[in-house]
Amino acid sequence: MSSRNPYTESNRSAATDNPELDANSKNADLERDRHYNDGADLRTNQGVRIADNHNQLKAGERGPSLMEDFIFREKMNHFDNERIPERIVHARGAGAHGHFQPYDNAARYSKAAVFSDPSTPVFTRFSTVQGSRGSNDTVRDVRGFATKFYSSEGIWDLVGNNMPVFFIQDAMKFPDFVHAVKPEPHNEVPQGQSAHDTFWDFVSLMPESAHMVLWTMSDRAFPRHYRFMEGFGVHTFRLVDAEGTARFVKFHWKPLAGTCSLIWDEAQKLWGRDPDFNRREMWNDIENGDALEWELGIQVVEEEDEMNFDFDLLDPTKLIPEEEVPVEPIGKLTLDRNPDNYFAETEQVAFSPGHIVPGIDFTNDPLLQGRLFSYLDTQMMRLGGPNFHEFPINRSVCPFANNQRDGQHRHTVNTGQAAYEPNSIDDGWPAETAPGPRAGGFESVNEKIDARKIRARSDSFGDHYSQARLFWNSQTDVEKEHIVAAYTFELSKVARPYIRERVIQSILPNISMDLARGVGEQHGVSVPDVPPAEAGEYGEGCTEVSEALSLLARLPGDIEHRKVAILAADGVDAGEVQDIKQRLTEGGATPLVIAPTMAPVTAANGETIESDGMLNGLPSVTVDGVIVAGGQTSVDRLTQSGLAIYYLQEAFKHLKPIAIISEAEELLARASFFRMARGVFTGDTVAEVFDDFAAVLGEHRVWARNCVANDMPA
Ligand code: HDE
Repeated sequence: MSSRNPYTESNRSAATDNPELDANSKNADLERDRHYNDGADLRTNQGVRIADNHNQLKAGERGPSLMEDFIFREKMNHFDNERIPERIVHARGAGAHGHFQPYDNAARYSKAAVFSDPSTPVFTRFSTVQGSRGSNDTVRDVRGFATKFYSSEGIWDLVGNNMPVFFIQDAMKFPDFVHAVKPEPHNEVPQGQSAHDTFWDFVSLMPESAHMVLWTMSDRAFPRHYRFMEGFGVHTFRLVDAEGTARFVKFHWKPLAGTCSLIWDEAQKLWGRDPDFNRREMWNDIENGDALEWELGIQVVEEEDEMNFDFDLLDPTKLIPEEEVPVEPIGKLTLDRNPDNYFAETEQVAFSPGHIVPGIDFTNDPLLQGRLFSYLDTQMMRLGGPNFHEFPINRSVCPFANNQRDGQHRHTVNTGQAAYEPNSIDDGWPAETAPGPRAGGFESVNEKIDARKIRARSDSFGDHYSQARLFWNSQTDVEKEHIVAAYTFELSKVARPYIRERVIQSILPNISMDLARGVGEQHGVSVPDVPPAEAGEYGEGCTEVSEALSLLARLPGDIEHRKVAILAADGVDAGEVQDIKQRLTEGGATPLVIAPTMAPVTAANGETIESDGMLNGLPSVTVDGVIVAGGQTSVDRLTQSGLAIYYLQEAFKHLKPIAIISEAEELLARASFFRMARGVFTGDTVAEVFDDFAAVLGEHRVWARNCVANDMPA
């Protein structure tokens, strides 16, 4: 602390207290900048009413345009400058507003206001990493999970991912990594994918990436919906309590809806069928009042236990197994309001791991330390200067004052004569605040550092494979099959044989011989008899299992939030359609009537039923299960429809539960699966099949069908 000036002390009572915030505070704050067009005249930016918005000013109707046309020039000039640079990574994203409510235990660990105020407004942005702003949602990639807490003591950003580890250990390698994973520099191919030479070249030369690459080869890399996705702070952070005691923590977002992912073939088909799939589903659910919810959890490690792990807590390629340190829930995140404007909010939001508040602190993780520089730096360029904190979405809800002034795009009209501290001209304001448990100034953890300058990596960061093996061991058989298929597919896109061989022979055997052989067989590449890794890299503990690492460990268990197609054509039984809809809605699922055309379906009893989509407009890849409604004429019509048969085959291939209400031998035969196939339920009434169908839907997929799914041609 600098020496305090007397004017500050004497005027302290005039300082602003922290405001009382509630879940709506940010919404109210944004209202200051919302613009409504209702009843407005069309005017220029200077306020001049526009009489003709269709024609330039010209010398005669067929004559040349006139330079004088200030209305045309202003309009075109603004349009020409509408774009800003996209984020260098995480360019494609979707965001939502909401609030965070801490549980009673949270304040025990941290004095941060966000853990004791009843509710703090938030904005969360989900993203893919590699692709550009217009790329596909469901590509194989890491998902960003960044949350801005507009707390009463300042903004805290928890800028995490949906995977708990990272590709590299030191920020020094981030530009290399990103250059390798991004589209290749000579032809800008491929978009949004890691399946190319430069990525596999880099990661096969950087064994520290093995653990994270394995995560990205799992189905975690294409979540079914953001609501079904876990989130992680990745680095070890610190929480500081009211007494000043600091503890190490790892942050987790646990989805209350459970975890579900797509299947690779499904994800790929969605690139074409609905490239905005994740974004659209979140938007629609929120519009329909179906909020997204997570619990914030922490793994807490006392400072004296820092060295009690067989890995280094500062190494971001490692996680703390939940069996070793359980995740303690400390609060709940609810996302329940869509932004008003994509550009103003989702595009202009500026996250930074450096936005922290009293009660939260960093560690010496060298990846985290590098990030602390990068985010502010990139935002200066992307958002055009140092004043992006004034943008409505970035503006703190708690008041702030300092002596920073001017710069590009400055909005604030600072009053007063003194823009320096100490001063006596403005009575010493704005003034410093001493640290304290509540409403105190920020104070860094008082860590003792006594070291020599050195560019080196700690030996404790040396084991690159134990946790990769832990992850592999913890997957179910189906998940392992998907991982083998993922490496096989990705490497098939690598043109250089020696890169494919390096991955299969030098990296994969250190994770698992089964994995290496599985991929090796499909590439015609032999695998060494023993893992080639050095002892130090290889580590111990290769037989351990952590059940929490399987996606199937947190399946939803019920049908809430699931989308179910009801296939119907003219002649359908209206009563059964109604019965199915009611049962699904009661369980919290969304029924969607899918018909051959968008024309209303005429039921057997003459009633008309509106369809929610067509067979090829809302294809099976957009739903979680399919029910063919009863009514023999309708079923016969669907049996004759190639699109309907394809719908069912594709759903079957993607392990989705299917129910058919009718005698449907011909339909089953045409769809090439059997009445007795797993997860296919047939019966004469809805009541006969619904409970079995719903039970499987709760498990997300018919996992036992995996062995035959590949035989399906769809
Ligand atoms: Fe980021 N990262 N990152 N990152 N990151 C950015 O910041 C960076 C890392 C993450 O929705 C950039 O404003 C470095 C880990 C998310 O706006 C940039 C390193 C994790 C988002 C940047 C990392 C993340 C970003 C690009 C290694 C998970 C999107 C645009 C030292 C814990 C936030 C921007 C949003 C965005 C740098 C590694 C998460 C360039 C240097 C690890 C969710 O500053």
